Amino acid sequence: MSDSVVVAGAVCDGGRLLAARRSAPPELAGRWELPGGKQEPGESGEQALVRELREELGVEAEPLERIPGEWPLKPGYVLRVWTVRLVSGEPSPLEDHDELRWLAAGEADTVDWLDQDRPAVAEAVRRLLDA
Ligand code: 523
Repeated sequence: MSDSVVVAGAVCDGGRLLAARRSAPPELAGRWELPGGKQEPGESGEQALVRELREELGVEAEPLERIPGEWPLKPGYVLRVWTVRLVSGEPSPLEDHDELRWLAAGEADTVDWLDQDRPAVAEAVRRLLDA
């Protein structure tokens, strides 16, 4: 069987990247991630990402480009990441997170990212610097 997909967004605005601190489960709480969640049957990755960012952050968002690659999570799951533009709303930690932080490119290393998010974070930061 193919792996289940977890989608996440490198949400960029004004030259900064959005980092979200997980509040659960206990083994991940306190670590920082690119917000997102599981792709459900019948959804494209982009549709799942738009839904997750609406539910978790209360924003309307537009996936721009997939960051090439996918990264293994727990057995049976892989992570795929898109760069994302905010369309409307101000992100707030409605679900799954207890803090959000906008990081400039030079601040990306100031939070303790989940290991599996780090390659996509590095690529998103490179793109911020090129923009
Ligand atoms: N990750 C992860 N990085 C990352 C995300 C969004 C998720 O490593 N940027 C992992 C954490 C979990 C799994 O992927 O082990 C599922 O993410 P989760 O819990 O955010 O997905 P949900 O919200 O769809 O999960 P349920 O609440 O269980 O439906």
